[in-house]
Amino acid sequence: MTAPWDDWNHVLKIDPDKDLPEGITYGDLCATGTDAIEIGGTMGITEENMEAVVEACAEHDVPLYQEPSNPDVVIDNEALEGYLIPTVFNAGSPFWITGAHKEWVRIDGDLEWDRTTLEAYIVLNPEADVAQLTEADCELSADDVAAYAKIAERMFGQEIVYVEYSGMLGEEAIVEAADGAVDEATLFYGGGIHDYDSAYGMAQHADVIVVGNLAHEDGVDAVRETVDAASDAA
Ligand code: 1GP
Repeated sequence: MTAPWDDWNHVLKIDPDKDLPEGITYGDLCATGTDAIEIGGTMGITEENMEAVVEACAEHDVPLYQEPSNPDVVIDNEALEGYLIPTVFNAGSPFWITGAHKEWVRIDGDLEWDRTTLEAYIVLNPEADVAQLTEADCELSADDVAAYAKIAERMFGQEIVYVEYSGMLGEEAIVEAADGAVDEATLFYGGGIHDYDSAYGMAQHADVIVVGNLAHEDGVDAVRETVDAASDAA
């Protein structure tokens, strides 16, 4: 069975806690040619700001996924295709591996399992909010990252492995090692992609590149360049 992300090259991640550049709308971002939009962020996320971004993107023709950072911000909106749920394989605190997930199920009880997919994160920028919050061990070699990617796929049955450098451009050799370690899983890369070349470099190794800050800082043309690079590298 194929999953939607099997066909993706590019994902735009919109953080509801961050503003858009002046004159840019969510509709403009939806029209960049990205394959999907993930709505989520680590800090300052509320049901209200999530809902506002989903509503603003809903009328545009691009699949929308919520990426909740904790159970309190999960929203139920029919414009969403589904939920992509992070689990941080190298977290220092087990809360971010299974604990938050257990709480969500305990509180909610009745999840829509066919619309819910985990993303096996390997977090690598120690300065990023996500690294600090999850107390991630970011001191990892390429072999360590490859081993995490392999266990994510082979032992834990993960469909998506996500090499996350949020806020900085990572090392291509690390992404290449993760790529070599997975077989069926879809490899996402995110962090510091800011132009055609950085997008192309990472897209040579990752199946899907994720672009975040650029949308909030630079706007539509810059995002479109990364979409072009992702499809050129595919
Ligand atoms: C963040 O991987 C994404 O979760 C994208 O990172 O914001 O650095 O582009 P940037």
